[in-house]
Amino acid sequence: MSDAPAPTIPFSGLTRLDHVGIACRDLDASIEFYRRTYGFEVEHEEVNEEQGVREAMLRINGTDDGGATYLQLLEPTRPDSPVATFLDRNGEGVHHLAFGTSDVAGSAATVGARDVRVLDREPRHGTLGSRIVFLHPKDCGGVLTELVQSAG
Ligand code: CMX
Ligand code: CO
Repeated sequence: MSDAPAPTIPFSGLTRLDHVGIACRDLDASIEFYRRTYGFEVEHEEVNEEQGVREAMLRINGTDDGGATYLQLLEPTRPDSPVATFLDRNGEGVHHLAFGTSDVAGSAATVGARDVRVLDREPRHGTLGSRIVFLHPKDCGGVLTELVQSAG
């Protein structure tokens, strides 16, 4: 056993699983699947033109930090969008994970200092008035990862 102190890993500020993003071709059919199969209801629907998605948030549970965990169903609004490209390559399925933070810029800076590419220089507009950044899937074990700071 070495007496060397363990390396200090900076706290990322990520405190919950905010949502799992699921790519689908038909948002209404996907909403109906989750309602019929599990009884999950839509809390919010929105079009985000910057991200090229029509989306629905289905609340699954509350979390210890006062936030919540959702499924985010994503239908592309244009053929050159990330979700459309993903559907062409992989078909429908899990598209990304999102972790919640109270400070998205701080969390992104901390993670970005650990050899992970942060795709957004500044946080962008996300669902329900949130602020979001994405991390490159090739630096995250093949998982497209989003960091989310909820509104308010
Ligand atoms: N999960 C895992 N890997 C993914 C991926 C995903 N969702 N999307 C792309 N990749 C992989 C591809 O398979 C490809 O791998 P190979 O090189 O081994 O073939 C590699 O990443 C590059 O993919 P690409 O589509 O050719 O590359 P792009 O750089 O054009 O796009 C990405 C990839 C992640 C940078 C882009 O999709 C992006 O910027 N995503 C962030 C924005 C987004 O996804 N918005 C929609 C959701 C909005 C929301 O949640 O609110
Ligand atoms: Co998302």
